[in-house]
Amino acid sequence: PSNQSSEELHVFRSRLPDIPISNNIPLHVYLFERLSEFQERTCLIAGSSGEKFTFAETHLICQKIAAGLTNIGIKKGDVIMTFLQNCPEFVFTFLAASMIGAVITTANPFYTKTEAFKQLKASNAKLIVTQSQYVDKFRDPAENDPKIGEDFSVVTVDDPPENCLHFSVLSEAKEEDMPKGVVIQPDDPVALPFSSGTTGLPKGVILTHKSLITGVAQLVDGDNPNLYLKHDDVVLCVLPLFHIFALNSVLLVSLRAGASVLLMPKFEIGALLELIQKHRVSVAAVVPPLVLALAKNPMVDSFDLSSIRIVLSGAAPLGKELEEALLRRVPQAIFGQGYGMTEAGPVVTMCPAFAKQPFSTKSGSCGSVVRNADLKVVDPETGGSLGRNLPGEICIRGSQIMKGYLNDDEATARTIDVDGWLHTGDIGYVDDDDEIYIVDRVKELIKFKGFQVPPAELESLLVSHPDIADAAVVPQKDAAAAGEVPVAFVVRSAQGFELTEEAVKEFIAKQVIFYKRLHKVYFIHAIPKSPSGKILRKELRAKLAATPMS
Ligand code: 4UV
Repeated sequence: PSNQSSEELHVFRSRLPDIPISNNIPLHVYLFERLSEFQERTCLIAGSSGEKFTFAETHLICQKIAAGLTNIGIKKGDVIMTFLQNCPEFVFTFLAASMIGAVITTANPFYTKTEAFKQLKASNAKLIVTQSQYVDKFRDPAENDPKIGEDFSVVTVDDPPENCLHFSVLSEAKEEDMPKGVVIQPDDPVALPFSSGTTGLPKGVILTHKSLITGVAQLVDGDNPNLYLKHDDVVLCVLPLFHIFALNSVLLVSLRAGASVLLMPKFEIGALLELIQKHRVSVAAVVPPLVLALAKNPMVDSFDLSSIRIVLSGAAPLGKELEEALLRRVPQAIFGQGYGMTEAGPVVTMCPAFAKQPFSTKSGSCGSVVRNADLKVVDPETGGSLGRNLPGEICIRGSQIMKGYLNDDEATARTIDVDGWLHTGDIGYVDDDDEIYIVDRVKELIKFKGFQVPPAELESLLVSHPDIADAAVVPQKDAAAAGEVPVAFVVRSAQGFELTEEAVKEFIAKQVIFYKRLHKVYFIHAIPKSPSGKILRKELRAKLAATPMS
């Protein structure tokens, strides 16, 4: 809650003028608004098979699936979970859900059973769209867990195992059977990605039709779009669509702008280079570990990457050296960063050198605040807003930010204040040229290769172990590709005096996806806490910095 009666409020705005944004229509209507112009252009390319879908085909398939979803009982407001690697069916399902007012919750298909069920229960999904190889993660539920066929249905994009339906049940429905008269309001949810935000466990982030339209428009609409995509652009989608970066800033923006999206199910350097060359990829959205691969892998020299004109990096900090090394490999490209957060809907700042009439940018900057939005930098001590060149917590306001967390008003109120400012938990500053630099993170979140690792999730697993009395998880800088890795401080229980580091690591590894595994366990006598019981993470991070690493 802010109370700045006497102080000046410093608000930073984009150098690009505000634009009108048609965010009072449903998302799919907005995305396909110029369908008649794009009909025959390639919309999607499935990297693995080479199969292509035009915009007209994509639109028609989505309508059929919207009818198919209705046929199997999915209604407005119902939640569908995508548990998929990047593939055309992901895109179809997402857009079809929008058409009937349903909501997509996106999950990482590499999640363990524990993680998958947590999101299934929290989102109350009625349908899971997945690949047959992952279905077993949803079988043999624990006592209170939902059951296939009783509480939810499963559709697979390949041969369906027992009790599951094949995707053709959806895609072969008749588009005439699309439900008529579904009224979708701008404030209705359409996407429900999960994020731990600034504190606690992963939570459903409610993104409405209005938020996502605004988020897309801020990048690609107007006479001088901030991220200028041309009709003949081929946009690389190797980052996972279950994460907001690829969903918004690769897929949705390309649909709106009429550019083609090249879908790759996973990152593999050889296949990636081949596809970039073959399909003449012109826009590449990447994360720092991918920049590292492109900058350093010797294979890169054997491929023609001359088609790339834009490289957009985001989701984690990127060092200058790496940026320079990459540019030596793709000297013709413009390189820039975007800085976003799932809750922010998602883009906070974007490199203005990607604009149609570009502004120059400096190395290391995350770009400037997106248009049609306010940004302020808040002094963490006083809560007052800061002027240029002074680091503080970045806050963002605008129609793009989330509506709130699912079933968690308290976390929502902690994140979005009464004046509508979303507090990011990131420390940064704005320089004299309106460029924004992220310099630190004050929230708990750990980022491994851009993936979220919520310490609270690992802490709650740790204290469920009978030999562990208390635990805290903090990030440790990683010199290799990951950026940061989670490490734990553990207090053994009275009976747990024999508990070893290996045993703790294994106990966690069994329950979580690979990037949440603990890299080190330190046994201590007590977790430092504030009088109110909050873990003093800063103290633990300082302890780490002072400890020589093995
Ligand atoms: O919630 P999340 O996993 O969301 C993201 C979203 C990133 C982007 C980036 C560019 C886009 O165009 C876009 O659509 C989405 O990562 O994690 C949010 C936290 O990740 C850190 C920061 O701590 C956020 O609060 N982060 C994200 N981007 C950057 C970053 C960056 N460029 N530099 C440093 N940290």
